[in-house]
Amino acid sequence: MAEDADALRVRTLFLSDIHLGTKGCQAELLLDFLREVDADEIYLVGDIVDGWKLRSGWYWPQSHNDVVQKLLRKVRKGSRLVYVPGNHDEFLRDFLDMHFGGIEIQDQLLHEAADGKRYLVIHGDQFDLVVRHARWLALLGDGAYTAALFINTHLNWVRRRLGLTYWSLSAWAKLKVKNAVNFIGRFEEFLIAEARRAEANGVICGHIHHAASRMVGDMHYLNTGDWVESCTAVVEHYDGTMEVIRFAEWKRTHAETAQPLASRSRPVSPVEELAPAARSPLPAPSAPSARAVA
Ligand SMILES: [Mn+2]
Repeated sequence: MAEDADALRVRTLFLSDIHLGTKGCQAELLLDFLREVDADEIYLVGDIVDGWKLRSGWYWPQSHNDVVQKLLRKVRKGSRLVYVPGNHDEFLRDFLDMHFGGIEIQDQLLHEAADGKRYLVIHGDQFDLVVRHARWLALLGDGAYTAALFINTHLNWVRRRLGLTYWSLSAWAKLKVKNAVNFIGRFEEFLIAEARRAEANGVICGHIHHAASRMVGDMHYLNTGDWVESCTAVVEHYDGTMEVIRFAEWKRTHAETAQPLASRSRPVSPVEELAPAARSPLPAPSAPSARAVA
């Protein structure tokens, strides 16, 4: 239970790409996780509810409801909750800067950690077209870059009105497996550049379903991963340390020692970052479409 004395208490919890409303969503595991972690602040970093999937057929089992209830319960108990919409829950982008029963909706924002470091919190889909056409845009320059960001937003708005699916960078990159590492690399580059523009010390994003924590020069790149395949989250401890939690791994060690994970955690190695799904002991999601929901 979240209220248990042995629940891990962190300063901030970052979650993204839960995709409630799809069969691939690992809601039960997420509920498990939310019972074991409490946070002063919770950031939902996009693609929490899959509005695109829900349009083509209602899928909303009890466990998905329970996840929402669990989060709301944490808000009632005093957690601050900030919802940063992604491409799959972009309908919430019509409600930016609004407050609903203690929940704030923000397109992107700066989070100041306990150690004074500032992190840009953003889902990341804003850069899909830019990442896909990086080479051309580099040649065409700054105006084209800005145009691509604009087109990306509006193209998907039109696609939504036409009832088409979202064109997703990560789903596309996964189809082109040979290039997937390149796309992920480019995604990281653009997000880091954006954080630099915002004069932050790092970025915390989601979208590509690929959890990571690594320093790129002086910039800290963090990705929350997802709750479709890898079941990962980012937490900020009370000293400002950021950590990627891989729930399956954490649960095993947590059950053995019943100690807070901070003392046992280790940095994520680059090798691990390249193949989180392959290393995950979690069962593969049953829905065949689960791989195409980023
Ligand atoms: Mn996304």
